[in-house]
Amino acid sequence: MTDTKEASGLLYHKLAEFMNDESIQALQQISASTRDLMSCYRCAIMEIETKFRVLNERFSLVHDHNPIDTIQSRLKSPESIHQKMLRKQLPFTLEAIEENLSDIAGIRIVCSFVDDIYMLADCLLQQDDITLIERKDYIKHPKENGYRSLHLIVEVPIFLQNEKRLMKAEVQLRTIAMEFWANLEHQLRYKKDLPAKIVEKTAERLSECARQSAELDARMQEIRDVIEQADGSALS
Ligand code: 0O2
Repeated sequence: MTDTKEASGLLYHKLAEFMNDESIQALQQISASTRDLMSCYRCAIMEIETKFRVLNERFSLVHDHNPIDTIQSRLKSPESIHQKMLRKQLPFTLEAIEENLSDIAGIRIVCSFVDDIYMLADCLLQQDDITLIERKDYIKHPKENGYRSLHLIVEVPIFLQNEKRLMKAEVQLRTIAMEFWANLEHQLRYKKDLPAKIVEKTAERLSECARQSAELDARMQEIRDVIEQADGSALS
């Protein structure tokens, strides 16, 4: 941390040697606006995380179980934002970033059961301050490599000192099995310089693992349904 601070201080002084006052002011302005925008995305993450924590709390009270296993969130890194803007052939400006990227604020909700994913998604989308921008159901329609998750791109208001801002965020909902698969696939994808034959074989094996993990999710869901039915009839 201190190293980063020292390095940016050094960079600033080096730049100051070559730049006039106007350019330095412009640079400071960009840096302040970037910090402001990133802070707004952090606020959006807090808002959405709270909504899910509230839902989890209420379900555990009413239905005696927690639908959420874990909540994770992340702010997309500047390198990753830069890569995505390059890939989309868009200018690397704050306006273009805010307009075109919807996953700078990312919230991941990991559940034990598939049904809970859809139940939580419905509960979130019913809230009157949430606007659904896009829904990608990779559970019902897995990606070719086997990736499964429900993605919701939403807009959420954040309330600042004197203004309200609408921020976009990506909510990914998945089961523990989907999370396990996606994490391993992500790690293996970044292994470089492997022979083509191994890459091909690995893709096949990952796809088979994805199929098995979907089967496991379906079985766990069935077991839960049977238990809940039995529990319901025992009470009635
Ligand atoms: P990171 O590290 O999570 O930021 P779009 O965003 O609509 O322009 P994109 O990126 O294809 O297009 O959107 P999509 O398909 O909804 O995927 C966005 C995110 O879902 C990815 O973010 C991953 O987190 C996750 N994801 C999608 N496909 C896969 C996959 O095949 N494997 C794994 N492990 N994760 C996946 P980022 O930006 O790639 O990464």
